[in-house]
Amino acid sequence: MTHALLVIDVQNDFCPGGALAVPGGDEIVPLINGMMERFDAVILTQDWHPAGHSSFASTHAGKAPFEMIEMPYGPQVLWPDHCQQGTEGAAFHTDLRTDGDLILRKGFRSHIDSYSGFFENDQTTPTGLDGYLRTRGVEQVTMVGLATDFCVQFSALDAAKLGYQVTVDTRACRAIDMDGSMAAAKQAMCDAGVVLI
Ligand code: VGL
Ligand code: ZN
Repeated sequence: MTHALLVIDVQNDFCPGGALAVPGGDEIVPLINGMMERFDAVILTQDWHPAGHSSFASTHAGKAPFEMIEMPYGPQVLWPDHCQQGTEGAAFHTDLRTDGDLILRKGFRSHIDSYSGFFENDQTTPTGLDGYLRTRGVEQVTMVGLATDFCVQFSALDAAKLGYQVTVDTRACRAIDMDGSMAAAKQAMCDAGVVLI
C-alpha cells in the first residue's frame, strides 16, 4: 500500500521566535527529517498568506489576535500576521529537509483561510492535494507538523473523510492549545477513525 508522509506547516512563524510560535515547534524537526525516508511519498504543506489576509486580526479594525469572527463560511479565529508570502516567517524551518516530492501552498486566497491541506475553511474549495495523492495511488497517510489542533487536525479529518487511512504521529507534532482546542482535536480525530500515535 502506498503510504505518504504529510509534513504540515513546519515554518519559522510557527516555531519559537516566530509570529505565531507553537511551543516546542522546532523540537520536531529532527524527528520529521528521520521519518522521511520510510515513506513512498513526502509532501510538505506551507501556509502562504497574502498581506492583509482575512485571518489576520490586523485586517479587522478593533480586533485582537485569538478573538473569533464570523466569516461567510463560519467562525474563524483571528491570528497574528503570519506566514506572509515570501517572508522569512513563511520559510520552512532551516533544518527541515525540503527534498520531498511536493510542496503544497495553502491559504493564498485573501478572503478564506485554509487550515487543511485538502480543503479551504469553507470545506468545499479543494487545494488539489486529493487528486495528487489519488493519482499517485496513495491510500495511507501519516501526518506530522504544526499545529496539532489546527492544520494537522483539519488535514487529518479531511483525509479520513476522503477515504485515506490516516495516522497522526503526535510525537512529531506540537499544539497551539487555546481554550481546550487540543482535547477537542484529539476527540474529533479519534471519532473520525484517525489513529493517533
Ligand atoms: C495554522 C493557524 C493559522 C497551522 C495556520 O498551521 O496550524 N494555524 N494558520
Ligand atoms: Zn495561517
